[in-house]
Amino acid sequence: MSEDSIQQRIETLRHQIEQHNHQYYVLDAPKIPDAEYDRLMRELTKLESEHPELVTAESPTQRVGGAVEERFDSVRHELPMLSLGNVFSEQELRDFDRRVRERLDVDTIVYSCEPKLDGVALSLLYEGGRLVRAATRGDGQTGEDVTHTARVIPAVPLRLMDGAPQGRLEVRGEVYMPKAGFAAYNKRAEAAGEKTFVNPRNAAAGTLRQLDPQLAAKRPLAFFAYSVGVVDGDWLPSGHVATLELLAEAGLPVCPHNQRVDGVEGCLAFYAEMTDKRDTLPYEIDGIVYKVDDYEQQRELGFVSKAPRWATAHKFPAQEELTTVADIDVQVGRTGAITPVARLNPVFVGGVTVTNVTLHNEDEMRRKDVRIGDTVIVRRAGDVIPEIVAVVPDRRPIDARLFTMPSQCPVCQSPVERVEGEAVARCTGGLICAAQRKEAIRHFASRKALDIEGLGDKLIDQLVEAETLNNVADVFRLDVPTLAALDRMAEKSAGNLVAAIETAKSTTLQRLLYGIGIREVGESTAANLARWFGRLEAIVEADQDALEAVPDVGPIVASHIRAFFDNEDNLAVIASLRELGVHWPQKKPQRTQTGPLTGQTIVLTGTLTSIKRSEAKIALEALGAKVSGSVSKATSLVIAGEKAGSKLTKATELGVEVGGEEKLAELLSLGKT
Ligand code: D41
Repeated sequence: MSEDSIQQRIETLRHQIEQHNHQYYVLDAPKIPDAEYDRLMRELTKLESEHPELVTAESPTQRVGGAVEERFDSVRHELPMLSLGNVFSEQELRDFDRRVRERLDVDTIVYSCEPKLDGVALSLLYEGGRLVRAATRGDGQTGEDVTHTARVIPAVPLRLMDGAPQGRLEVRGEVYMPKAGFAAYNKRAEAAGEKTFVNPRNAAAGTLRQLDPQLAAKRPLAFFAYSVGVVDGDWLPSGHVATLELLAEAGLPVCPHNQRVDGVEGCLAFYAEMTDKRDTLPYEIDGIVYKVDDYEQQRELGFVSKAPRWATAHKFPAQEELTTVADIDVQVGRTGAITPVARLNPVFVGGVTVTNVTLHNEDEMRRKDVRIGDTVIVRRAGDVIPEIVAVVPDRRPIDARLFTMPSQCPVCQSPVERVEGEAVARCTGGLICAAQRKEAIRHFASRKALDIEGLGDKLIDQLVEAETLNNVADVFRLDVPTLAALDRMAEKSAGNLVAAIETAKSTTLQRLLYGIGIREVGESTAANLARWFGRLEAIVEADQDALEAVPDVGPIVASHIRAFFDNEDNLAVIASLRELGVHWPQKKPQRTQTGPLTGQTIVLTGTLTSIKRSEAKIALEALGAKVSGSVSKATSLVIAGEKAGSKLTKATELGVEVGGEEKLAELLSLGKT
């Protein structure tokens, strides 16, 4: 690049960064993901360091942290609030650890490992045990006085416990908004037509910098202490972890997951553990902070520019990234639902490469206004399916194209129908449609249905296209010669598959009912139907009222079941299944489920980590319990997993017994005799 075009690129970057700074710090409404912002900033920093003659005092690189606004009094930090260096990989962490050990000339380091809360840093000054001032970090040297809003955060003690130092004690930590509070706040704001927040961190920052503490009080903020600034007297112990313990004794909230570990291996183990726990934590974290525990060692290491050499942040892979929409087309599901899907230029986000994301339905696609050619923010958090969060409007090319939903099924050309008031468009082709046949067979072979190992997606595609499989019963007509004649299918795997199909013939009524693909009949409803009726014939004959008597079956589900068994083709498929040797035990109807939990009404809420909620429900019902979706005075017990919300609150209000996963395990063990 010529000096001229470098100058130009630098100007463009500065301009873009300034705009994003404004969006972020002034409007609290960032338009691009952090990862993209970081890239712009890094590119600018790199260009400026290669061309120091082009650096200007106004460049965004010359300002660390946010803009200090005039709305608030400014606070000069007596001890600067340092920033944190970053590492992005195991290797970079090992390098960090090696540098620390070499500087100190020791073999191993004791570290404090802390989840890195995604909020905003806050300094709390206590004098005589009373909160006298709260300030944001600002640029590290000067922050804003936010005492008025910090005082309304319930987790911030206004007075410390007895025994806390009487001189000055400056506590530093992170203000954050718990996920549940964030979601609830946004939901309320949206309903009231007010401004919503893009993420919990922005919500925390925006709330802290509210002028009106009454408004701030309505937003659920919390706080964890993670270090100290000014401390009078000799209160301070000799290490970081001991300090956090003293802070906790003084009544300050300290993150319960913080852990003291030995060496870099301990750090990595903690990182892995928190990666697993991340989704179940009640607040957002974006990485792990490692700190050399010993203060003597910290002093010896000192700091470079504004970051300590004795601490670093190990960032999780970004959960939001930018990419462009290469195309939009539709997918046809098992029940004919036509779903628009965005084909993306591959993007690495949340630890995986994403190339397709569902747009759910036409209304959703229009609401987000996603068009072919658009630049979009893609998010993948934990194990959640990736989604398009929003379009970046400034980056829409002039030739961006709207996608119109097809009026004919792209697979079978049958008309597509969208029922008034329903969000989904459906192919009306039924089992004429190869796409629906494929999905129906996939579902039939899946683990919770007939569980046919080895009958994978590609194979099903081939077999349906060759018209070898026209319905689910045809699966049981497959033989070794037919399979072995297919592409990429060896005699041996053909043999294995035929054996798996043979095994699958011996099944249960529940699996059959689930697998056969009746609309709205999931695992749990299939289990209820099987238990209630005992025999398939009884279900085929049951009328609408008889079906509605089954626990959890309402008028809509009952009508889908009725429609399914009123269809001659479906009955013919079931007859073929039987003829081909598929069988299941006939049982007596179990209407009044009796067992050790008979008479108990149990509510499951929150995230269960040891068992899926749907499975727990089935297991509890099998023990005679009634599992209900809402808490009332009639509830005998509430099992609350992580992130339990309003149901837990209600249970506590009504004085209903509440148990955790241990209690659930205890109940389920009643069934294991
Ligand atoms: O949870 C956090 N976000 C967090 C941030 C933490 N657990 N510890 C931190 N420690 C520091 C030092 C090492 C400088 C005392 C931090 C931060 N700093 C920090 N937060 C924002 C800028 C720096």
